[in-house]
Amino acid sequence: MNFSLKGRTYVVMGVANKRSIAWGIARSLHAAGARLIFTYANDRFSQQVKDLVSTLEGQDALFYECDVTDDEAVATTFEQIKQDVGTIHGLAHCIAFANREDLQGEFVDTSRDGYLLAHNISAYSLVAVSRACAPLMTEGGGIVTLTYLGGERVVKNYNVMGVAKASLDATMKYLANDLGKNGVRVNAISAGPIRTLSAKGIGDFNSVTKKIEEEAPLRRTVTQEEVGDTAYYLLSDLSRGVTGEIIHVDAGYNILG
Ligand code: NDP
Ligand code: KAL
Repeated sequence: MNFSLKGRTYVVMGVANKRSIAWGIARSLHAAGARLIFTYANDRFSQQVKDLVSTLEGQDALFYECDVTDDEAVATTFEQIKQDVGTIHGLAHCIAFANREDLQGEFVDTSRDGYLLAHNISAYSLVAVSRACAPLMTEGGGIVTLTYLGGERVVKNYNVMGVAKASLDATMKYLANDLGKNGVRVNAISAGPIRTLSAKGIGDFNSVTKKIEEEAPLRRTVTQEEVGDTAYYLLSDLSRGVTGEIIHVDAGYNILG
C-alpha cells in the first residue's frame, strides 16, 4: 500500500503562527505530498499564515476566512472549496477558545455566556465543520480534532475548556458513528502541553511542563512535529481501520495515576 498523500487535498483550520499545532500538521501533510487548504478566523493573522505557507516548497495552497461561530461562513467556505477543488480527503480542526477570565480561579464561577462561548467555538464547531466538509469527501476521508487531558480529568486552570473538551471528545465519537457509513473517519489527538499563542499568558504553563519533564514516561514534552505526524497517520490510509479514537501524543503522561 502507498501511504503518500500525493493527489490528495486536506483542509487545515487553526494556524495562527509558526508555533500552532495546526502548522505542525500542515508541515507533516505537506511532507507526505498533500495539497493544502488553510482557513483562519479573521484577517488578524491571515498575512502571517500566508507568509508561513509560502515557505512550503511547491505548495499551491488555497486560503479562506472562516469564523466557525458563523454558520453562513462555514457553509460558504465549504461551498467555495467545492467549487475550487471539488473533492477533499481530510480536515484538521485545531480550534478552541475560552475567555481568559474563565481559565483561572474556580470552574464554579463560570458564567453562562462564557460556558456557551467555549462550547460553541471549541466543540460545536466540529459538528458544523464536519457536516459541511463530509459531502466533499467523495472518496472517503478523515477528520482530526485536537483535545487535551483536561477533558478527561480535572486540570488546574483548564476549567471551562476541560468541560468543552469532554464535549468535543463525545462529539468526535458521535460524528464517527454517523459519518463512518460514508467512509469518513473521525478521530482526536490528545496533545501534551505545547507553548502556542493560545497557551501564552494563561495559568501556570511553566509548572505544567516542568511536571511533565519530571514525571512523563518519556521525561519530556512533545512537539508540534510529533502531533503533526500522528495527524498524518490519522488522515492517511495507514489508519484505515481506526475511527472514534483518541490518541494521546503526550510522552505517555496520561497513563500515570
Ligand atoms: P493556537 O493559538 O496556535 O491556535 C488556536 C486557533 O484557534 C487559532 O488559529 C485561532 O484562529 C483559532 N480560533 C479561535 N477562535 C476561532 C473561531 N471563532 N473561528 C475559527 N478559528 C478560531 O493554539 P494551539 O495550536 O495550541 O491550539 C490548537 C488546538 O490544540 C486547540 O483545540 C487546543 O485546545 C488544542 N490543544 C493545545 C494544546 C497545547 O498545549 N497548545 C494541548 C492540547 C490541545 P485565529 O488565529 O485566526 O484567531
Ligand atoms: C492547564 C493548562 C494551562 C492553560 C489553561 C487554559 C488553556 C486554554 C486553551 C484556550 C484555547 C486558550 C484561549 O482560549 C486563550 C484566549 O482566551 C486568549 N488568546 C487569544 O485570543 C489568542 C490571541 C488566540 C490565537 O487564541 C485562540 N485560542 O483563539 C492547559 C495547557 C497545559 C495545555 C493547553 C494550552 C491546552 C489547550 O487546549 O490549548
